[in-house]
Amino acid sequence: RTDPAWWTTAVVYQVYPRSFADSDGDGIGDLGGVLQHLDHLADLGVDVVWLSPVYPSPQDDNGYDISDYQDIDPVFGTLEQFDELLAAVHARGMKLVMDLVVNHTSDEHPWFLESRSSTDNPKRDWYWWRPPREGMAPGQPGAEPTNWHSFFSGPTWELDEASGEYYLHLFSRKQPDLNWENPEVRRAVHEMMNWWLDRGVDGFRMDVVNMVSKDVAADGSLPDGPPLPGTPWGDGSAAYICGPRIHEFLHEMHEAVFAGRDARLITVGEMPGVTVEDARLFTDPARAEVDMVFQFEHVGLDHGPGGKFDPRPLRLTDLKASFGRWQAGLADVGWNSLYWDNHDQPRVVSRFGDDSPRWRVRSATCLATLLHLHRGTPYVYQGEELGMRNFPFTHIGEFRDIESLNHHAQALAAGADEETVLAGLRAMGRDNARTPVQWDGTEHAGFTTGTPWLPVNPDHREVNAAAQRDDPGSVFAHHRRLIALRHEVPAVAHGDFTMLLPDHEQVYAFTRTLGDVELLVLCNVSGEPVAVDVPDGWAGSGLLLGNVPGDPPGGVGELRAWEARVHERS
Ligand code: ISL
Repeated sequence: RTDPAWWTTAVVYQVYPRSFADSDGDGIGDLGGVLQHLDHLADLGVDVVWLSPVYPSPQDDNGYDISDYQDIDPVFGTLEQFDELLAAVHARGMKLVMDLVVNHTSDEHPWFLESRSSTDNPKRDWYWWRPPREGMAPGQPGAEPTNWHSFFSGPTWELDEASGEYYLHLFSRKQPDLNWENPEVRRAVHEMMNWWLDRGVDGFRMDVVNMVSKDVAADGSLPDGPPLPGTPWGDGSAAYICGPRIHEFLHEMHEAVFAGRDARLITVGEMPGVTVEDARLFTDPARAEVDMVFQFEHVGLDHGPGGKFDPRPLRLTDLKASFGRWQAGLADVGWNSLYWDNHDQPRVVSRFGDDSPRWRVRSATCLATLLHLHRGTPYVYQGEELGMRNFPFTHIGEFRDIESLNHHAQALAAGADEETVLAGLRAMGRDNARTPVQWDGTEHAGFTTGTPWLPVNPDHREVNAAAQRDDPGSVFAHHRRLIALRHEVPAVAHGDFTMLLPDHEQVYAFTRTLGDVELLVLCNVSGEPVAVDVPDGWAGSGLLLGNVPGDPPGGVGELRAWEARVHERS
């Protein structure tokens, strides 16, 4: 390696603006709210702020359905305010990354309105329009052009009565997929991206960008997928996850948008279903595609036979096998991103930790240490630095997320039991991550003076930023230490990774080595104390960081409940 890129020592913080802070009392977070709380991020020490979508949008999927790529939705603010935010982020020495959602637009985007207006409109081919299945009438059950199941339940095809043709939407019916086979589409996307970079933004997080290339045959047909048991649909993912032209499209984007200013940017492709082998190609700097990818293996390990909403407990050995393969696979080329939480995942302290009052802080800091000591760029999702928990949902009327609502409707229609469906949503639903950030212990947690669009977690009187900021034993203070450690100790950012104890069910242990410096990371991922055989020579090592005050009573090999420690020797 030559000089490592700046983002190899960086930590990114994700802001989901709708739930971050509301400055005008309408109950929805906005850019003004982000501006007011920038010092919270600067205090934490993060290098980059990633803003989930703030573009004009009908908000069918909370802004991941965009109707204008080059403006700000009035619910969030104005372009002037955006420029002010960008300047304020830069003034604090941080960078700002935009969410780029170009696998699909909103069905209210002018491109789609034109495309839908007639079969011979010049933009007809900007989306995936297809006639009904051969010999079938439009709207007849099973007449959809393929059997694919949508991420948000039901088929991926919506009939347009006017033309008798269907359009493709991998997500909601208000999110039609753009046709990247058409070079005009790609050119329009590049132009828009350049417009934002020229404005001063520092990169993109690219929504489901590994789905933009579809496996379309020369005659325009798309293949059915294997049937999904117990449903009328099939799994079409083989035809759209890392499709045939995906590397070509991303390299072309690099040439058209990033080339020449690549060194100051950070680019991360969100890639459900990506394999380590693919990720090596996507993130090999010599291939000039993206800097890193979000992979999904570790957040699928607790999915049961019925999928995401049928969760099962995580086995620590599965997590080690998975993270271990990614660390090894991207050791010599490419780069990892590291995350537990985002706006699509339940809260990690509730999911993989123990969010009871006794162990909330301990398990949140243990899991944070485990993640942040890996090699890669860590991402912290708003509220994760406070150890925020899942919401105690009791009925379907409390959910707002389209994925959860559609799943509930589809499951009940198929005969599922209401309590079972609710249990799945309570554990895994995306709204767990989307309740307002808890700034203080007052009504609505200081998030808004109005009525919050999604209820504030009732635990906000105990769990909030004001209570944690000056408490050295807080989840916030621990994150600040982890971030500082990455900035100060080169072995944290760049050291080689070696997994230890792969078969241990309770302890997650590894070393990081750079030159003469060696770090030993020990995490007890359980509520029971445990003793482990640590490799020789660590007895007299220094303690760089831990989440339990005081020296371990029994020496290096003793771990208290949910204890995490980083030892150093050189
Ligand atoms: O959370 C999921 C459903 O189980 C994921 O499949 C998720 O939809 C997938 O990770 C893609 O997510 C991204 O694109 C979606 C949007 O709803 C998510 O919020 C976004 O992160 C469509 O734009």
